[in-house]
Formats: sequence, C-alpha cells, structure tokens
Amino acid sequence: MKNCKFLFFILTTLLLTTSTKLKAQEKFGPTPNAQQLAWHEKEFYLFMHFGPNTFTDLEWGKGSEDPNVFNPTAMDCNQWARIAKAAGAKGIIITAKHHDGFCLWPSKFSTHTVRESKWMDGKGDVIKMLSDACKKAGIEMGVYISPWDRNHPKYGTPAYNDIYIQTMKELLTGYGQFFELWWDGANGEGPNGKKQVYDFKRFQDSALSYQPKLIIFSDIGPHIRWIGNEEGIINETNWNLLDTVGFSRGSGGPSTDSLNRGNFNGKAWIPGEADVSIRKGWFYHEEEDKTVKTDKQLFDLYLKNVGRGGNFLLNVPPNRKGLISAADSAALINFKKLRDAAFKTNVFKGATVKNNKNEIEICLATAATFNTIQLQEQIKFGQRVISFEVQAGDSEGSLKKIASSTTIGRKKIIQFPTVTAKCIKVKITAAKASPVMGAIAGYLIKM
Ligand code: FUL
Repeated sequence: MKNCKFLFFILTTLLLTTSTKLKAQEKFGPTPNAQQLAWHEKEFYLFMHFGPNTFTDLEWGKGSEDPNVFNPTAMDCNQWARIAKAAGAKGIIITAKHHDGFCLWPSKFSTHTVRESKWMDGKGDVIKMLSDACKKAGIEMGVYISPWDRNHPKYGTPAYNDIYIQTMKELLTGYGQFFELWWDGANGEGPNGKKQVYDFKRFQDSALSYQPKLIIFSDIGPHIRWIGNEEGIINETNWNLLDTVGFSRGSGGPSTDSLNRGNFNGKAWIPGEADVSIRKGWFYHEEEDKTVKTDKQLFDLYLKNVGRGGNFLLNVPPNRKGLISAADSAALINFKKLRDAAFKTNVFKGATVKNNKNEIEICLATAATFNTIQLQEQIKFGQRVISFEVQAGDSEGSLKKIASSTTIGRKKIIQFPTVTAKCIKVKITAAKASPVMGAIAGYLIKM
C-alpha cells in the first residue's frame, strides 16, 4: 500500500452530523465514465426471455419453427413493468431476438417475426408495447439482440453482418433510448450449416452511433462484462477492471475466473453484471414452475452480486399467456420486502466518526447490535481498496476482529455472527492508493 495521505470521505448514511465536504480528488487508474456510473446506480433489473421457445418448451429454438407458435393469449406488458417497478427493479432487458432469429418486432430485415405470426393478426409489436409500458411505469428498457441467428438465410455470409447492423439500427432508432444492449457470446451454425464471422468492431461502432449513451454488455465489454457464470454469483474479490486485449467475445473470451473477479491491474473499467434466472431455464416452461427461487434465495444472490460491487440481472420469463406467473411475481415482491426490511435501519446512524490514516473508527453513544456492514468506495476516483478488516468492541481498547474481506468497489456487504458493540473499526489492510470511501452502514438482518 502506498502510504501517502490517507483520506476518507464518509458520506450520507453515516455522517449525518459530521459530514466532510468532498474535495477534488485525483483519479487513480481506470475509472467509470458517466454512463457506467449511472449504470452502477441501477443495481437491479429484470431480464425477460420470451419468444417461440416459450411455446415450444425449447431453450435454443431451431429457427425453423412456424411463427404461428408465438401466440400469447393475454399479453400485458404493463403487468411486466408494474411488477418490475414494485420489485424495485430499475428496468427490463428483453430478448428482442434470441438465437432462433425470431424478432419480437416486425423487422424489415427478417421474415421470421411477430408480423408472420397470428398473434394480434400479425399487427403486434412486443418491443413497442414494452417500451410504452416501461415509460408509463417509470423504468428503463434494454434489448438482447442475438448475433447468432438460426433462421436468417444470409447467416454465415458477410452480408449477414450488414443485416445485423440494420436490425440493430431499426431497434436502436425506433423505440427511444435503451439503457443496455446485451450481446450473448453464443455463435453456432445458421440454417445453411455455416458459422458467422462477426464484425464486432462495426457492430459496436454502429450501435454507439445510433445510441451514444448505450451500455454494451458482453464477455469483454466494452462497458460491462459477463461475470463468468449464469448463477448470478460474483467473486468475493471483484475488480471492476478487465484486460481485453487479445480476447474476443464468446469462446475467445477471458477465463471464467478472470470474468468472475476482474483483473487486479486491468486496463479498462468494465464492471460485472450477474445474470441468473428466477427459474431453472431462461424461457418459461410450465414443468419448471416448482423451480422458482424463493425470496430468501434471491436475497442471498443480491448479497453475492450487488453486495460484491456488481449489478443483478434477474431473468423472469413471461409465460404462454404473456404474463409474469403468480409464483414469480410473489417471489419478486417478497424479495423487495426483504431488502427493505434488511436495510431499513442503519444502526451506525448518528455515530461519531474518526479517520486515522487507514482506519475509520465509528463510536456510538449506546451499543448497537448488528451482523452486517455495508461499505462503499467513491468509484468515480477509481477502485483502490485491496483488503480490509472490521473490528468491534465495547471500547477503543477492547476491539476484536469480527470480519475481513477483499475489495470494496461500488458496494461491499459483509455478514458475520451478530455482535453488540459501541466501537467499530474498519481497517483498510491493503490499498493501491489512498482510499476514497463512501457511506458506511451497519444493519441487523434477521433471516
Ligand atoms: C446464453 C444463451 O445461450 C441463453 O439462451 C440465454 O440467453 C443466456 C442469458 O445466455 O448464453
């Protein structure tokens, strides 16, 4: 650790009485841009896999399905958006086009779309309906546009790269601002048995020319990264940094371990987004109704993704009616209640805080009982903390170590056996540069 001036700026939740005005700071290493900072603040949003697979019970449609299989009987995007909003999700990312190539909007660049289905007599447009519903509910929207297309006759030829760009253009210029574009790494054969050589450089430049504020997800960013598993779990050590030179999307990507932890000295700010489904599969299958995760399982995942500095992308697939099923909705709403209850009372509120070099001491007027601490770094100045420990006791002289961990980043939530203490010390045991801390809060989470 460079032992230069150790400055801590502890804001909001903790220092209601003694807040220190944030001085201009030097940035250290890679830092997030404005869009990435805004993305970090979203924390939690929904993923929706919906399309012919919902009706055929497949996960990877073949692309040869009759478009008429797509026929939701009571579709209501307002229900999706209302539930997302009530669950505290900041947006919905939908599979506008999955690997089967079926477009949930009437694309001019495909003959395998909602227009060719009997749903709404071929006049429907799921993307429009969802976009309207999200605006109405006050949440944001993102799109998954699979480069792999098992339907398009041009797939596997250079012409497909132009078609993919036109397809993106149609979506990115026709429905207002999206907050995120999701690029899956899968690249299989198209209908002619050939694989495509994707021109991702052009894809990226084009997408950003249509929507400069878009956050693009993939194995290697450019803005946010896959976390290397589909269980929604980020490593306890999580750097928002990644080296991408020499890597490509899909099978040429960094190791899953690198994606899960980031790179200690990574050259670019590419934070992790943890995707996982509320059910076994990504698409709705009735036989998986019993696999819906409980509110407690979702809360546990939240601690392991948002609580480790990443974002939580939870897939909640609409069913054949075109609705979120009751069990999924109940789990989502109860998950929100658990979060609200868990983080309602910051037991450190009103404490006196002392900053001594690499230590923050929190002194309470009366002892508090807690089992969870939430720490934050002001990531706009870079990610700096390598490791830390937490001590607690009745007085400054009787502090005992109660927990330790690695990295903080945007948010770190750590849990330990319940303690009752008047004094708490957060000791930064290693850092790349003087940490610039954000809020510190303590909670007693009963679960
Ligand atoms: C994977 C895809 O192949 C799955 O079908 C799903 O869309 C998931 C989120 O990403 O790689």
